[in-house]
Amino acid sequence: MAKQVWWLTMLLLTAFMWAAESGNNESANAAPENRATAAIRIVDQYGHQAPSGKRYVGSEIFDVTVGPVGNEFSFVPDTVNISVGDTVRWTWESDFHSVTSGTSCTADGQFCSPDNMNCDAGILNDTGFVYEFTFTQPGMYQYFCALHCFAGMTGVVNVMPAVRPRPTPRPRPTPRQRA
Ligand SMILES: [Cu+2]
Repeated sequence: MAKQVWWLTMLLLTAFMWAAESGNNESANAAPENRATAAIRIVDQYGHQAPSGKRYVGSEIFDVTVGPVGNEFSFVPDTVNISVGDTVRWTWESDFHSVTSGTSCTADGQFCSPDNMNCDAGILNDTGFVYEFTFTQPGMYQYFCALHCFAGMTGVVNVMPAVRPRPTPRPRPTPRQRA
């Protein structure tokens, strides 16, 4: 969902920039990097960047502690098994950590704290920070801390396809015997 919102934002932004530049050919070759900085940010009621547009009905939140005291270079638990539509909520209990999706300590840009933007930068947050991400596609998502990946600070989110509950057959009313 976050990715879809991001792409939609970029699409609108690109269309806007194109319209703005159509009367000015000299700036048509301007560095495309500059356009990304104007991306629209969607924030929730607390002013935090909304990680996704909505929360699924019946979905759950799974908590992961980032760098708990005494085990600072770890995510606890380091593996969570969830279903499509569920949200993982990471809470920082020590300083200088990130949640960055990717394998082999290389960001893949699927999600990252604090706001799913510039994942390559490996932005770090401190104690008390909370980052949430709602997973909308099944799969295995590996992530790491940008600063401590090489110390083994990695985690996995396994996202199972949503299971549609079977409709329970409605019992037929037994016809009443009339005297
Ligand atoms: Cu870390």
